[in-house]
Amino acid sequence: MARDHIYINGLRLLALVGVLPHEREVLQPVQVDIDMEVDLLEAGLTDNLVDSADYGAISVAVAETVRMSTDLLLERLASRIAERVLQFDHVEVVDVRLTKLRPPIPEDVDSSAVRILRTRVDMRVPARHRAIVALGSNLGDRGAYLRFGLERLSNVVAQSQVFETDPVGGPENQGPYLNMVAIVDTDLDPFALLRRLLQIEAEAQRVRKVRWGPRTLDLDLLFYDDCTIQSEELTVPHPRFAERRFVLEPLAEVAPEHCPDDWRNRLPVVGVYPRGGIDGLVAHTVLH
Ligand code: A4P
Ligand code: MG
Repeated sequence: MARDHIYINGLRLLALVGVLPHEREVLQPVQVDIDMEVDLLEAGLTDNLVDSADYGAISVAVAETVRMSTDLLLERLASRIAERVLQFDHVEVVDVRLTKLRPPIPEDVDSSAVRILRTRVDMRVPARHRAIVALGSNLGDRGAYLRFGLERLSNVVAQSQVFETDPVGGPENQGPYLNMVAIVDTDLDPFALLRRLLQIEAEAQRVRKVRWGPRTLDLDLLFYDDCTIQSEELTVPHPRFAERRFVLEPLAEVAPEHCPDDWRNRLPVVGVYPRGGIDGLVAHTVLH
């Protein structure tokens, strides 16, 4: 869940909503207050509206939903508002408070309100892109770093078991790796996703000293939908995935369609040992 919020407060509108006969004919004043959970990390870095939820556009869409209402219940209208808000990029959770400002009931009441909370999962709003990420660690509590990576990736829909692997390339004396692969559903574009991966690596106290040197956590973007990207900062599919058994063994478990033909025969069967699921992994620290 996102830690950041965007609010729309006091959106006042007229709506046809209610079960009483005259409520079916006369518009009534309502107020909408919305609290959205949105991950604002990217927008905070880029200063670009496409990396955030546009509350101007959301207000207009909500106003349209309310003005078109013929709902009997505030509950129904509030639910439809939530559904509409969740269609906007980056909104992960929405909390809608819908208030009837002068409810036509027998007692003297200022207002009545319904409040509902909905997530993308509740509303079955699918993330728009599918990425495949390779995780690796050969420093410190390697299993804990992989678990941390999985948690921070958040929307992991499938993950391989963990493999202990002999280091390929880099300095001679580095310790064995733990490697695995995860499938991640995301709304981030590939460049924003790469920045997220680098951010998570930094949170795992990764220090870059030598190329292919020991690391607490390495997150590589193997695939992003069916995209091919060649730029200075990002190459997708990952340029070396097809030559590396420490990537292909876990990849074959979750997305065999992405493995090149004949890789099992082509690559030598060395240095890759299955260690079971991440949850059953016994802590074992490697220090260098
Ligand atoms: N970059 C470009 N494309 C990508 C991509 N698809 N995914 C850029 C991730 N990053 C990508 O990465 C350097 C820069 O690559 C990033 O800033 C990004 O802009 P890095 O993580 O700092 O460097 P690295 O990981 O040391 O280098 P590289 O070339 O990505 O190494 P590899 O190929 O990931 O190999 N042996 C075992 N057994 N297990 C391992 O996991 N890993 C490596 C690293 C070497 N040997 C290993 C393992
Ligand atoms: Mg890397």
